[in-house]
Amino acid sequence: MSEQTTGNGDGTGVEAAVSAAVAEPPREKLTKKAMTADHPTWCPGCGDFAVLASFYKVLEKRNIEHEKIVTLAGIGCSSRFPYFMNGHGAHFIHGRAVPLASGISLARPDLHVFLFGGDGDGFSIGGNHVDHGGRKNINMTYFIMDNFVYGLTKKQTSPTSPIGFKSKTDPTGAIDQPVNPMKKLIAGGATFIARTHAANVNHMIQMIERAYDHQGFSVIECLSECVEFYPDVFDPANPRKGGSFEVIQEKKWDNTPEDELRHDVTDEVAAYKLATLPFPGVFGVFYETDRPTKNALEKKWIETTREKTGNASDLEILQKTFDRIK
Ligand SMILES: Cc1ncc(C[n+]2csc(CCOP(=O)(O)OP(=O)(O)O)c2C)c(N)n1
Ligand code: SF4
Ligand SMILES: [Mg+2]
Repeated sequence: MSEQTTGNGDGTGVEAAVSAAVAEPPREKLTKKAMTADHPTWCPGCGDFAVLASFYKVLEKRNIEHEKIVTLAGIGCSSRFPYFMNGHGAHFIHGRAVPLASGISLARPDLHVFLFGGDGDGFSIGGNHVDHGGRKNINMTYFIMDNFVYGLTKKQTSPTSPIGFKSKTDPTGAIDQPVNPMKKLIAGGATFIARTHAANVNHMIQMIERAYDHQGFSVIECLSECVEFYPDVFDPANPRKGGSFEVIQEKKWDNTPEDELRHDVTDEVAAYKLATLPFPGVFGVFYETDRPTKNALEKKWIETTREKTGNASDLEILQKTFDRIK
């Protein structure tokens, strides 16, 4: 996700000449104050507050260039995220934030594209887009704030609601098999897949940093309680509420017998097996693989094509095309 390039790739060298002539003023350290926009309108106690606080912490810690941060979202309570972040961003159509983020990431690979949404946004209406973002490995970090319910629209069954969940759409209890987010993301082809819990801020911060450092389509499923419409659902994974938060022990490759039992994050089948554990399951990095990003592949393709045209400008190529069809 932290891929960096310079210049606009138009071969003119204008940017380089300008930056050589104008000295950069000293950059101020990025602070939470600078990033904070509106006061979050979530219900008091909503898990999404902790996700926002952790996100600010990581951006502050990494001192990312403020003007290069882009926050995008679909529709939902969780998708209100960009409102609370002072900077470039957009609240987009329900379920369609991955395509928007893909365009921005591909057109401006120097930006840090962060995407936010809920279980409905990502696995229901936007389920198809998540798979394609993953298989194309488009550089971005996607936070799916999973509360097992449609919060914004006041309690409908979501694709992650468990069987038996009573809601406005299932007054006698949900009857459909829920989506397993980890299985779906592995099968879709995402190259970094992690799971965390909004009640464990330290773990959440670790996962955000790991996702940020990953080149490609990184996704974190973050269990984030909707205190209004599905309270206490994640208590079984919250030690402060009598549950247990089991962290994935990753391989250290230290040739010890203990290491045999640890998880190899590059092993897709092992990741899938972890995903089959019963609720509340385990937390940490399920899967991470190094595959070329579409950003890198497309850049190479554009450069090769430009070379073939003798580095003609866009206007020259357009003119030639018109001349051919005259
Ligand atoms: C095309 C379209 N269909 C339906 C809706 C209504 N709608 C808005 S948010 C939402 C579900 C939100 O659930 P989720 O993504 O889980 O977010 P949460 O509010 O739980 O954070 C729905 C169905 C809409 N805005 N647009
Ligand atoms: S309705 Fe639920 S998800 Fe939405 S802000 Fe309130 S607690 Fe959070
Ligand atoms: Mg939801």
